[in-house]
Amino acid sequence: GGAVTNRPATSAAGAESRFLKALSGEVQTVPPVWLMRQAGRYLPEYRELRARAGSFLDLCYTPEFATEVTLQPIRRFALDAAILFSDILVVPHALGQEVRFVEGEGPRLDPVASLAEFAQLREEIDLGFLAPVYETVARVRAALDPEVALIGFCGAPYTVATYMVGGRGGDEQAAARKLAYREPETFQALIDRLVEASVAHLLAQVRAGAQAVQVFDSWSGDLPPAEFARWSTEPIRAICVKVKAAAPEVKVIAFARGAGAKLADFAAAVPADAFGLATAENRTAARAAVPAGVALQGNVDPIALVAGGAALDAAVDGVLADLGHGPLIVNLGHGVRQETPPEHVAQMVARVRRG
Ligand code: 1CP
Repeated sequence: GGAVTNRPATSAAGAESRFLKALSGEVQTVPPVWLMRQAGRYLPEYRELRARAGSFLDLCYTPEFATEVTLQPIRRFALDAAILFSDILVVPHALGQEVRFVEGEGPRLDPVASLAEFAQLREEIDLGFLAPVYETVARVRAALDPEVALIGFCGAPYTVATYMVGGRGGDEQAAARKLAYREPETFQALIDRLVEASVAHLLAQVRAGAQAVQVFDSWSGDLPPAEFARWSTEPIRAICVKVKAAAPEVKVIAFARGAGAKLADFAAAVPADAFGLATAENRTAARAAVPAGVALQGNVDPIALVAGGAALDAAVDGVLADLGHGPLIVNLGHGVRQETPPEHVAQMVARVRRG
């Protein structure tokens, strides 16, 4: 159907949502499709609005702009789900940490590298500070057709902690990993605070109209198994349990990027409705590692999306062939790259819906 109409704020994605059906364990001839980072710089209409909005954080905290950017890829491609336009680093920002985005470089935070610096942060997330984010969720939900689902999200505690401790991405997250080895109690306290903050942030998005939430653990795949269990699996399990206890109807997608052979233990512990697969994952092994009836999400190579043509069709067909006999949400293995031609996204969606 048409992607964007005016609906009352109370309207939720209905029973006909392919996306929510997959999260309930249904196997469908035509699976749902959405893309991580489906809004962003590869779209000319995003670049145009970004230039008017000012900084990236101004864009995130201005409901009018953030709503528009969230809806742009839905209008163009009629995807099965919209994902709130925001960032994982709004959580440390709302805990009182200084956060900025340097043009062309990425996020920069005043690092929290010791117990003394940790003590400067708020004990609880300031949800009032994030009111524009929740207002955006409500506006997007009101604008979407009922069959288009709305996804809220947060970063997993480990990934968010790597930015909080290192002040930026890169260097194999060494600053956070050193703190975790040298001062495990300090790192544990930071992770515990992020679990509570993440639950509060996700539930506020659910109250505003999100039907599903995704937890992004972009960097935990690099951890050895014991550290992965402590810093990735356990906090994501806790978030999942707490969110479902407070909002039993909400669907949860857990994406531990690059979990690889650690996926089976992760999926056994975390009561999510779907597990995201990164580009390099072996899909057959992943299907065997995750309980039957639980959906998998992924994992078309974002570089195949840049290439387009027969290679993109083959990449989509591979996902459908390997995972289509179970509950499936077609997505990329990581975010859309900036150099992606928008018409390749249209090609990917058409290929998924061909069946
Ligand atoms: O226009 C710009 O300059 C901003 C680029 C940008 C965008 C479009 C950033 C800065 N964040 C976002 C949006 C964003 N980030 C979304 C929106 C919804 C979507 O369309 O998917 C989401 C879900 C995120 C999540 C996010 N932010 C993650 C987890 C997912 C992933 O990509 O691994 C991470 C690690 C971040 C941190 C971040 N924010 C922005 C950048 C460039 C980065 C990565 C920095 C790094 O590589 O270390």
